[in-house]
Amino acid sequence: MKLCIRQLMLLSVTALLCVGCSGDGQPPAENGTDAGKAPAETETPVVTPDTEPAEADLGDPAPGTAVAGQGDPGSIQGVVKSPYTRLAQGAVYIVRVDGQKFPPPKDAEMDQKNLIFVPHVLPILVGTTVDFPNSDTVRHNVYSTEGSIQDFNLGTYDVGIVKHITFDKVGVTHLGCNVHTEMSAYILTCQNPYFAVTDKGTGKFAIPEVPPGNWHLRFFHERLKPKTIQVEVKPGEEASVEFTDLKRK
Ligand SMILES: [Cu+2]
Repeated sequence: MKLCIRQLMLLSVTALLCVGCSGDGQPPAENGTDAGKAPAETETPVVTPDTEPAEADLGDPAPGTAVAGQGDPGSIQGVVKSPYTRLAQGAVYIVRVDGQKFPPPKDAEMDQKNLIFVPHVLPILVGTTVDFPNSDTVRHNVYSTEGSIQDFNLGTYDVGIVKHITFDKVGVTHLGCNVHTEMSAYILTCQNPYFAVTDKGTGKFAIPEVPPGNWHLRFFHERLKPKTIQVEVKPGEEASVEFTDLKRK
């Protein structure tokens, strides 16, 4: 794993400016999760810079190579080291890949079942149509919360009905339900198809078929500040990465 010079400089400057600021305490409990078992975050002297782009900027140009190189695709495998990955899934994605045509996106699904959205985090390629079935025994009212990249309200609809939204803007959409305020999920509309969801138990992830290049890989989690690292994918090889020192929002 390499940090670019800009990130190293920011780390140094921010560490100087932010001595004393750090996360505290344990993750709050969430119903139906193993929240109580999550260990406290360990304190570290280096503070993640607050200069990460806003979550809505999933496809923002990043310094460094953004154009795919020649040769066979490789892959990225890695792990996110934070107790918060046990509370809820996060997602990892390459910020931007230029000069490549991606296959047309297939439809994706955000189900509503047993009063939760399934899955909790859904990364998709821009242009994907997401189906919103109601597979529950009660009516739901799905909408995107304020600040989401896509603005919609599907209204209240019955069991067995499927509604659809095409996500044509790169960024984060947070879903809520006007009937059940505890319902929450995230749709990440990505600029390219190179993304993965982190395993809820281990924080591990794998992105297959990644074109060779020097990519900016970013981690999204509802409770943590986004973090970007640089990863070099060589033709036909697997790159290994770790996300560490993650800070709470
Ligand atoms: Cu609901």
